[in-house]
Amino acid sequence: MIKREIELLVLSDIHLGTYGCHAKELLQYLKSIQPKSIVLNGDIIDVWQFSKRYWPSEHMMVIKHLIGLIAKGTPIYYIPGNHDEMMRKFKGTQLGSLRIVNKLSLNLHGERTWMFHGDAFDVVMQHSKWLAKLGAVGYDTLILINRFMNFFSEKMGRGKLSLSKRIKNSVKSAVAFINKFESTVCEIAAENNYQYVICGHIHEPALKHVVTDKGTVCYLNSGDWIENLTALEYNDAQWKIYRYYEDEVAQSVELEHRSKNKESNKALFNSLLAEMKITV
Ligand SMILES: [Mn+2]
Repeated sequence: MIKREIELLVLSDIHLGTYGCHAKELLQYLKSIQPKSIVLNGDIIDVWQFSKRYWPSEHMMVIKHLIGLIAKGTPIYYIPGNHDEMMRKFKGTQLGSLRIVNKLSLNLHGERTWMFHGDAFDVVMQHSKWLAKLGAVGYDTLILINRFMNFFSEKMGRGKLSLSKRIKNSVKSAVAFINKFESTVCEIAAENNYQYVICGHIHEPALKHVVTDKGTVCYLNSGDWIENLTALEYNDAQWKIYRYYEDEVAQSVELEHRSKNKESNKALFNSLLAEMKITV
């Protein structure tokens, strides 16, 4: 099979380690393409909902595939999200062609493009929009403020500020929430002179122009691998939303049955956990 070339691939909200994750479909997609560079835009491994009992071989095979790409020298940027937040303490780390960063600013064919997961705006949206507008509050500070709020929310027995729970409350509030997220992100992007802003987090794939007081911004969201099974592909100075359910080539990719060596899988899994310093 000839692998489809992609200049830049953006994936987010894979949520490996959860029942909802479509790892098999993602693997089929990954095996059908040849990306020149990748941005993993958060919530790749779901550590919040992680259970040691649930780790199917397809989930490990996704990680193995990505490690294989790093071994071949494919540049990969890992931007942690809220569900894989412990990776944030490794920001600035570079391991071969893998770089861990909190946010990414790229110049793509002259267009200033800003990428981040997006959870930093949860608190801003719930509490005070002016917070993000203060020039001194950078993205990293917002992440810290979120962590702080989550800490107290948990201490008060309310659990982490969960977006999915809120969204699932009603379709109407979900639509309102998504609109608010998109406009907040775009206003901040415009203020910082970005022409493109790329997020994940809200599990809603998008590619649209948003008009703000400070100018028009192209807003993109890579969606998720729980419900939408989407990604963002950049080729010839153009972005498009990839949809697995519309891709017959990926759907027909045959995967090897079950990993032959279960023991080595387990060992790799354990070293991965150790790497992330999780005690399960
Ligand atoms: Mn998220």
